[in-house]
Amino acid sequence: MSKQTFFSGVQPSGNLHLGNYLGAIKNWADIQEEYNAICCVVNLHAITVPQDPEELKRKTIEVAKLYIASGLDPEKVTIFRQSDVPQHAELMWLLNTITKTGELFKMTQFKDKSGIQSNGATEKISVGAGLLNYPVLMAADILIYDANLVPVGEDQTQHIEITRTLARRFNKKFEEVFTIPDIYTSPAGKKIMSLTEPLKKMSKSAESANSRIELLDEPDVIRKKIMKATTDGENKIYYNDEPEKAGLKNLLNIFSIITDSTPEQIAEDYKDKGYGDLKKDLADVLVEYLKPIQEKFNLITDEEVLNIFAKSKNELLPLAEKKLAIAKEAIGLE
Ligand code: AQP
Repeated sequence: MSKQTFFSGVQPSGNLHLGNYLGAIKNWADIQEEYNAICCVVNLHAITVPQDPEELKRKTIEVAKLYIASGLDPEKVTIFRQSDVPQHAELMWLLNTITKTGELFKMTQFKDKSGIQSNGATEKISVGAGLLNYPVLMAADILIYDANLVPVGEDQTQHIEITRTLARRFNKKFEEVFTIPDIYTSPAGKKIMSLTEPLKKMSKSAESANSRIELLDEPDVIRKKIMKATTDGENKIYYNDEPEKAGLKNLLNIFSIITDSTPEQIAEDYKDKGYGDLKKDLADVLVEYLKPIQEKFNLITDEEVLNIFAKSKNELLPLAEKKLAIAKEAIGLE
C-alpha cells in the first residue's frame, strides 16, 4: 500500500526557536518513515511581512539546514523552497475566488499581526493584502500535493480548518479534486509559551530575543534566557493553570518534553526547591538537548541545501502542475 502524504513548513522569517522545533519539526522527524513527507521552507509566506532580501535568502537556507540537523533525512523527505513551485501561488488565486473575506478577517494570526481591534474595526489596517490571504496560500500548499496530514503547532490549527473548508467547498462547487487533510498537533509541544510574556506563544517575530530559546543559541545565551524567564513571586513549584503560574508552567512543560517526563513529575521532583534550582537544571538539560542539532547544523553547507532544493523542485513541479491542471479544468479554465 502506498504511503499517505504529510505536508508542513516553517517561514524563514527569523531565528527558529524551541516552539518551532517541539511544535512542528520534531514531529515531522518522528513520522518521516511512515509518510511520504514534504517539508517546505515557506518563503512566500515570510514576505507577507517586510523582509530584507539578503537576509531572506540566508534564512531560507538556514531553515532547510535546521530541518536536516533536526533529523529530517533529505534522502527520504522532500525539502523544498516554496517559491520554486509557482503553481502554489496560482492555485492560491483559484482558491481565493471561493474564499470569503470575512473568513480571513476572523483569523487570529491576521488579527495579531495586523493589530486589528476586537471590535472588528478594519479601516485603519495598513498591512499588506498578503497577510490577509496567508491562509489561502497555506491551503494551496497543502491541497496541491493531496496531503493527508498537516503536523503543526496549535497556533496554525485555524489555518488548517480553513484549508479543509476550502477543499470541501471546491469539491462541492466543482468536482472532487482535493483531499481533505487532517490536522496533527503533538499533545506536549503544541504551544510553547514566551519566556518573557508567558501568556503569549513563543515567536520568531517577538521583539525581545529573551522571549525565545533559539535553536542556534550558544550555551551561555540559553542559560541567561532561562535564568531571566518570567515566573512569579511565590517561589513555590507546582503545576497548574492559574495565569500567574503561566511562566512556571511553561518551564515545567519544556523540561518535561525534553526529558520525556511529565510536568507533574518534574513539579514533584522540585517541590522542595526554588525557581533558581529548576531554571539552572532546565538550562543544563536544554544546552545538552540542542547540542546535537547545533553540531549537525554546522556540518551542512549552503551548496548541499541548494542541491536539495534543485532536486526537490524537479520532483515536485510535475506533481503540482498536474494537480493545478485538474483544478483549472474543473473550473472551466482549461
Ligand atoms: N510557540 C510555539 N509552540 C509550538 N509550535 C509553534 N509553532 C510556532 N510557534 C510555536 C509552529 O511552528 C511551525 C512554523 O511556524 P511558522 O514559521 O509558520 O510561523 P508561526 O506559526 O507564526 O511561528 P512564529 O515562530 O511565531 O513565526 P513568526 O513570528 O514569523 O510568525 C508551525 O507549525 C507553528 O504552528
